[in-house]
Amino acid sequence: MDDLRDKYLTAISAASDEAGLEELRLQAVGKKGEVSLKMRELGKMTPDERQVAGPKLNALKDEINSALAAKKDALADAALDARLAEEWLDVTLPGRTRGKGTVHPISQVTEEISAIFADLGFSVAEGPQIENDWYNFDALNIPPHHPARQEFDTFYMHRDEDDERAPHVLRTHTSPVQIRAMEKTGAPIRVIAPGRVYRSDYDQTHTPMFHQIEGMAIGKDISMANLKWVLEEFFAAFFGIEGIKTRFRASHFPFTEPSAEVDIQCSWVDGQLRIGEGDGWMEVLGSGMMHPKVLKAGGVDPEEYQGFAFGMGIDRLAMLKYGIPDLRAFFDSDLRWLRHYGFNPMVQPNLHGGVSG
Ligand code: 2NL
Repeated sequence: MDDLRDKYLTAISAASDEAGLEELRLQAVGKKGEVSLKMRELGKMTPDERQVAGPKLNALKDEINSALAAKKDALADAALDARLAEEWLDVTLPGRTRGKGTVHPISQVTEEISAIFADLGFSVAEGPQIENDWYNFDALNIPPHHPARQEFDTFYMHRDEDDERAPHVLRTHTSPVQIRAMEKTGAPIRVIAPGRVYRSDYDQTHTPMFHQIEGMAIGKDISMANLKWVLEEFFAAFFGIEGIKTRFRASHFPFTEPSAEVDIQCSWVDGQLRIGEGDGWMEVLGSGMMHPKVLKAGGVDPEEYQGFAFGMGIDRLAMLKYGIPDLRAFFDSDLRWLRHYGFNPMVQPNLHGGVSG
C-alpha cells in the first residue's frame, strides 16, 4: 500500500497539465482504479484484516484525492501566472499618433485670396470644368478660327462623328464661370471665380492643370481707377506689405478693352526675391475693362454698365508667397518636401483680414 501511495503522490506532483492529472485520478481512484480494486478486495478479508486495511485504504484514497485537488489548483495558478506574464501591458507607453490630413497649399492660398476679396465685397462663383466652346471662347470675344483659340492649347473632349452638340473643352480659364454669373445675377455684380483650368502644356513653369482666379466688378461707373485700387488693396493684404506699388502696362486680350498687364514692385537681393521693395517689377496678372461684346454675351447692356476684369494664376502666387521654386512641387511632391521649403500647410489662413505667414 505504501508503494501505491509513493507511486501516485510522485506522479501527481510531477503532472504537468490537467489532462495528465485526470488520467492519474482514473488510474488511482476511478471505478476501476488501483485503490478502488484494493477496496473491493476488503470483502475477501477476515474481519481482523479488514479492521486494519479498511481505514488505511480510506486514508490513502483521501490523501490521493487531496493531492489531486491541490495539484489541480497549483496548475491553474501556474497557468494564470503564465498568462499574466505573457499578456503584460505597459500602460506608460506613449499612444500611436495618427497622421493628420492637411489643407493643400493651393486650397489654402485660394481661401486666403477669397477672404481678401470677400472683404472688398466680392462673392465666390463656381462652374463646370468641362465647358462648351461658347462659354469658353465665343462669349469671351474669341470667335471660331480666331488665332487666340490656338494659343490656349485647349483639351477637346472626344466626340462621335454624328454628335450634334456643341464641342466641349476642358475650360482653359475661369472666365466662363463669370459669364454664367452675369447671366444668373445680372448687373451690378462683384464676383471672383477661382478654380482648376486646363491647357496642354508641361515644363518647369507649366502644368496641364493649374489654378486660376478671375474677378470682375460691373456697375454704372466702374473704371480702371477702381481696378487699380482693388488690386493694390489685394496685393497689400495677400503679401502683407502695406503700400505695395503696381505698374500697369498696355496689353491686349480679346475680352478686355483697354487691357493691361499688372506688375508688382520687387527686387533681387543676394539671389532672393523681395516683393514690395526696390525698383524691379514682376508681372503677376492680366486685366482690363470688359469688352462690350463680352458684357452683351453675359446679358448685360454695355450702354448702361461697364466693368473691370482680371485674371491671375493661383499656383504662381502661392509659389511667390511661400518661396516654392518649381510649380510641379504642388502636384508631384509631398508635404515633407513643401515643409522643407518653409511652407506650413497646418497654418490656417485668418479669414478676418490679414494673412498668416
Ligand atoms: C491672364 C489674363 C485675364 C480676364 C482675364 C475676363 C473675364 C470676363 C470678361 C473679361 Cl468674363 N475678362 N477675364 C480679363 C483680363 C485678363 O487674364 O493673364 N490671366 C492669367
